[in-house]
Amino acid sequence: MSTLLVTGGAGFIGSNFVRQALERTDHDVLVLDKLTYAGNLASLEDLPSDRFRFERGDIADADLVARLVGGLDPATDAIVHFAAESHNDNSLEGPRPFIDTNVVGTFTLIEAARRRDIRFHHISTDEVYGDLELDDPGRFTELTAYRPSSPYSSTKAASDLLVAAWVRSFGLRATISGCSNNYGPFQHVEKFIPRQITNILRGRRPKLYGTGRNVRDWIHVDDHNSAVLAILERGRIGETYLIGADGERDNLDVVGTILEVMGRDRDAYDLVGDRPGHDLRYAIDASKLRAETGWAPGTTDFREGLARTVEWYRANEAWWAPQKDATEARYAEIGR
Ligand code: NAD
Ligand code: TDX
Repeated sequence: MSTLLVTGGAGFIGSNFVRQALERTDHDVLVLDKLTYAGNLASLEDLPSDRFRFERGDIADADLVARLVGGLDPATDAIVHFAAESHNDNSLEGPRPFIDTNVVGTFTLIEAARRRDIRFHHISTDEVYGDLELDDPGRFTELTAYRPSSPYSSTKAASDLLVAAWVRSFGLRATISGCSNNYGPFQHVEKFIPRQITNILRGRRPKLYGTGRNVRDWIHVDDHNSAVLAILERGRIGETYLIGADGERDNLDVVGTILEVMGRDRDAYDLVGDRPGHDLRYAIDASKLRAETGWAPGTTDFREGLARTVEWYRANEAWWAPQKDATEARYAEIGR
């Protein structure tokens, strides 16, 4: 039986990936996660204990990583690397953990992977390309030049470049994927969509940065993860694949839709101060992924995917309530 070593498997996308991989494939899963403020073991409850193991630890801990990678079989196993510091606002307040985890942590993993010739998949983001003008007819492709804006996106860009260099210089058997903004269950309440849903559930108003005109290209987390599985199965070594589901919307529209789905007036939100360096627009052209792997998203109706997500947060207050007050206290400190 083959094993996937999933880093960051207690986070939002990683935990959804673990569930999908156990349901849709016959791989065993070993999660390596440090359980930072963003990691939550409650996101990994009720998994089959004969196929799932959890190890708490830091991806930048070379001895631990060497031990875990030492247990993998180069013929059948793979590392799927989700672990990261992932929130732009935090990276503006304190960039150091972003360097340690996103850069040094990725370096530590690819060193271990190349020594044992283990297949490696690196999870990255569309933010490495910077932003687009609102009226730019183009979208990001795998050939777009890197132009990251924030400490977060610059460390993700650095990690992509390390992986690409390890492919070229050391023959690391790696692929990279760059996905757009994810939404769905188990996302930390610091992020845009769950923050607004849980604000409304708590009787507070949603908070939009700046003018609310910034555009993100939304994809359901299960579609991100089905694309990662498709790349693991059918992607070409050394290639980068952008993942997106043609879901461009401005933040005003997203908040209006959340309010409507939750039975409130579309304009019952507050505008707050803007994020420094706030990227204007992201947009993904996923034709390479679709053509080479046959992947297509399952959720194409954003409003329907959002309504399911609202229901999940309504039904799972015990999962998010412990994080909510501390998260809002951090936002209050920075006036957002
Ligand atoms: P998240 O913040 O919800 O989860 C990150 C996980 O990594 C947590 O469980 C945390 O405990 C763990 N972690 C952090 N530092 C670690 C370390 N040093 N060692 C071991 N584990 C550590 O993040 P997410 O939103 O699930 O993002 C997962 C990946 O997907 C990241 O690489 C992110 O850059 C990328 N990504 C996210 C999005 C998005 O919309 N959220 C979009 C594109 C790409
Ligand atoms: O309260 C808010 N109000 C608001 O208007 C928050 C938290 C955000 N925003 C805006 C900022 C962005 O324009 O909403 C948009 C989305 O914000 P985030 O959820 O912080 O995501 P973003 O900065 O776009 O980055 C996300 O997508 C790419 C993930 O957090 C990254 O990990 C991923 O790489």
